[in-house]
Amino acid sequence: MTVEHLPADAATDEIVSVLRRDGCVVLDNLVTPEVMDRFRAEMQPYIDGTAPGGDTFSGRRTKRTGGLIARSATARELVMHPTVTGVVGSFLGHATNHHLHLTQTIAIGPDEPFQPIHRDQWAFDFFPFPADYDVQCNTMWAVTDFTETNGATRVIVGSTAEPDGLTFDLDQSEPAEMTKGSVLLYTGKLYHGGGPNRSDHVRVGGNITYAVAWLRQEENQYLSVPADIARELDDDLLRVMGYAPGAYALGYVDDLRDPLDVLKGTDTSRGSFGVTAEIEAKIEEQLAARDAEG
Ligand SMILES: O=C(O)CCC(=O)C(=O)O
Ligand SMILES: [Fe+2]
Repeated sequence: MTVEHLPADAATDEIVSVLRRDGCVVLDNLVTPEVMDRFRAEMQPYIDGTAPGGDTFSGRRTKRTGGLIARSATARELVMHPTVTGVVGSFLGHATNHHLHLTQTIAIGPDEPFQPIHRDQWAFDFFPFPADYDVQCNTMWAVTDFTETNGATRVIVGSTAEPDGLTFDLDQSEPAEMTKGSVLLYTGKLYHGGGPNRSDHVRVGGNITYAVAWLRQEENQYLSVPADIARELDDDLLRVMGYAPGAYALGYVDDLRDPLDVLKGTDTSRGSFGVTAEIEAKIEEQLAARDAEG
């Protein structure tokens, strides 16, 4: 089965339904190639300064460079792209809140072999989340074209309901080929891995992932983005970064204060954790669902 492609203006419901069915979907040309070039130019000095991975999973010819929000103004636009936030909000909408999980460019150099196929949600200590409970929604932005030859992400379409612990060979997987400016969306349950790069150039992806906010973030946003930079960012972005309750009471500061208040030096939330009306409504939903189950 090949990866389904949808146009950039596809409706959220359609995107989410393919994501639920296949575990992945490509949105073609969601941003222009110029946006990707700008993003790459902002990140290139940091990519140049990054050491390659030290093992076969990270890739000895692959550079993973994080801290995107601190380092790239364009990355902030990608994190908050309305199509993506719409899909993530719907896909992870069963949880009280969601937040960024990690931000990184993944630059796969020539001659890098096939990354072992895995599920990203295994990062959560291999916890066997129920088959109908998704914890993660991921993006891989094509900063260069993604081709079978240059190491396009390999996916096992429709593998989200498979048991854990499976292994797959290259020929059992499909390359998520896409043009620069397109984005692959995939869930934490999808079996996938970086493709082998048999070209003479570097394949660059922008990997920005989101998870339910009661789980720990893979990339620590509070330290990856220095406070003096964070203070200048929009509240909406800061909320997604994790300056928000992860669920009722998760992540408050000292006297039950909202972390966003603490960052910005305001003081409106003492005693209330920073629970917003939206989060309060979600909590009511959770309580009603629990009561309905008896
Ligand atoms: O670079 C890629 O295409 C995929 C990388 C990946 O799946 C990972 O590092 O978890
Ligand atoms: Fe992965």
